[in-house]
Amino acid sequence: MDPKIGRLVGPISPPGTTASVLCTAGMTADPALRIRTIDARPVLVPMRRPLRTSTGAVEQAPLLLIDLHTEAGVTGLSYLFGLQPFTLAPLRSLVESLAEPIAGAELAPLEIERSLRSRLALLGAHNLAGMALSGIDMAAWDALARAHGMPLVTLLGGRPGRVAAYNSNGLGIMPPAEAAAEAVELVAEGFGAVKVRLGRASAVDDLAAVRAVREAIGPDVVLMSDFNQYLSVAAALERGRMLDGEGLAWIEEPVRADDLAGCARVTAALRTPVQIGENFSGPFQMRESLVMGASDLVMPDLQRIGGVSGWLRAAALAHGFGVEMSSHLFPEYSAHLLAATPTRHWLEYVDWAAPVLREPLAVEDGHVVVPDRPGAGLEWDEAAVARFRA
Ligand code: SMN
Ligand code: MG
Repeated sequence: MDPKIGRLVGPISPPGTTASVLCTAGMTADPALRIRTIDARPVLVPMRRPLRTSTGAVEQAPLLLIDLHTEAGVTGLSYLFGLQPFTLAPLRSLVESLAEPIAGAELAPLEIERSLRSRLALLGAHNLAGMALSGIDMAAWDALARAHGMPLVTLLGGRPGRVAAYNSNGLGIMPPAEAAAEAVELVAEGFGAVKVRLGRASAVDDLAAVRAVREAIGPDVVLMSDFNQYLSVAAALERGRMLDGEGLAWIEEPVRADDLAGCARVTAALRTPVQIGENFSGPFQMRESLVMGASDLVMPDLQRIGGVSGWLRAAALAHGFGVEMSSHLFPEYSAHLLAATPTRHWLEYVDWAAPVLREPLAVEDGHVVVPDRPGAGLEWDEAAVARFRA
């Protein structure tokens, strides 16, 4: 088979063979733009505002920092968010195991993603394994953008600019007066939108929190809400109707994320838009969700949707279905990607990785500024990395 055609339109080899095939197929590429090694370093980063959700607390940010080194000396950076510290060791091992056979491969992110996905076909590219794939994919795109001296958004055909963002730090499950005070602080950090976590044992307590926050921030600040899958479908119908007159921008994950039929029933019954997506495992699951009308809005998570490659497919799906798409966590990468997303909606801003970054994201007038420097714009603060090393 002509290797050039093979590279573009069809499988260049049976699933399972990876680096050697990618190498021969890439003979025309700059020989230095090949993957040398991939390092993964776990850190436990303190959070300025620990977050209590209805289904679990996040007290510190367990991050896996990924460095993809090329023969050319260009290094691509990404990170994964493990949710709980115990995930860091298996995540690291998964990244290192997936990285081994792509040493020497041409820096062509879609080809790398395809070979990783074929290696994971029997296991399933979900959860931690899918996250490891996503982290490598992101670092490969970052390295490619850096090698071309372009911001990631520019490599994708867009341009750096500003993306509307809501402040999603804090505002966990807490008494209404505390939530109101914290919401005011979050707005004062430069945002015109914030998200309140819901899912208290009693519905009236949720309503009291929403009303206290609204009273404190005033009518013009956009207010999102997130149940983190806390409710049954029956309870979501009841609590959703109770909240329908409160002017919420969306009600997020009211029921189990994998109960797409239940999500669809809630979506059909409520006037407030229903938002889901942080638990979509890859674009195919997102497609199922869109076909079923499981939500009004979508917000894929970069490490579950399949990295930059997965995000691009998700963005095309959202465009095709005419659905607004927001991001979940990973604001540094998501800024570039939303700027290249036809139905872009809101960027979820959290500052959880900021302590290990040399230059955290800038926020201006309710918007995140897409960094106008090569790649996604991440640089590790090595002293901080050493301090928080897990
Ligand atoms: C969330 C997800 C993961 C960790 C903490 C909080 C939440 C969100 O669902 O959407 O921000
Ligand atoms: Mg959420």
